Amino acid sequence: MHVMAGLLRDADGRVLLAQRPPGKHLAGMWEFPGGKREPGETPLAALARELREELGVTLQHAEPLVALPWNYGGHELLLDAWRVEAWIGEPRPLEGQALQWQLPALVDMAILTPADRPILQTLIEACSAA
Ligand code: DCM
Repeated sequence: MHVMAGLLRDADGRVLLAQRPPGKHLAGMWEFPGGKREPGETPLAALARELREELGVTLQHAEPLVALPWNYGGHELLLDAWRVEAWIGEPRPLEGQALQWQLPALVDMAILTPADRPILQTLIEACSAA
């Protein structure tokens, strides 16, 4: 499956994390907001839909960061991470999930879903190269 993830940064450079709700795979772990691309959807359209559904924000501009495969022992996914450079609205937890803003370098990798850890590492490297 093709899973989209959006990396929203605030003015202080903190990145937005969402906690996976109870009852879902990897419940309680933190992830970059996003979700599965539906058949026929472009990656950007899927990212925009997921950010609207989960956070109530309107995507204006995103740039691809990295897409990395992951295998959760049974189901394989491609986690397609985009830097969300501009959006409209204040992110709200519309699906009951907790949200937090955290500086990338201060995120404890252990709280992230395993597939999101190399994404965060790529973001940190991209920030330090900039
Ligand atoms: N997933 C992930 N990291 C994300 C988004 C999703 O590891 N940022 C994984 C969790 C599930 C699968 O992708 O195994 C599908 O996500 P969902 O259950 O949210 O549809």
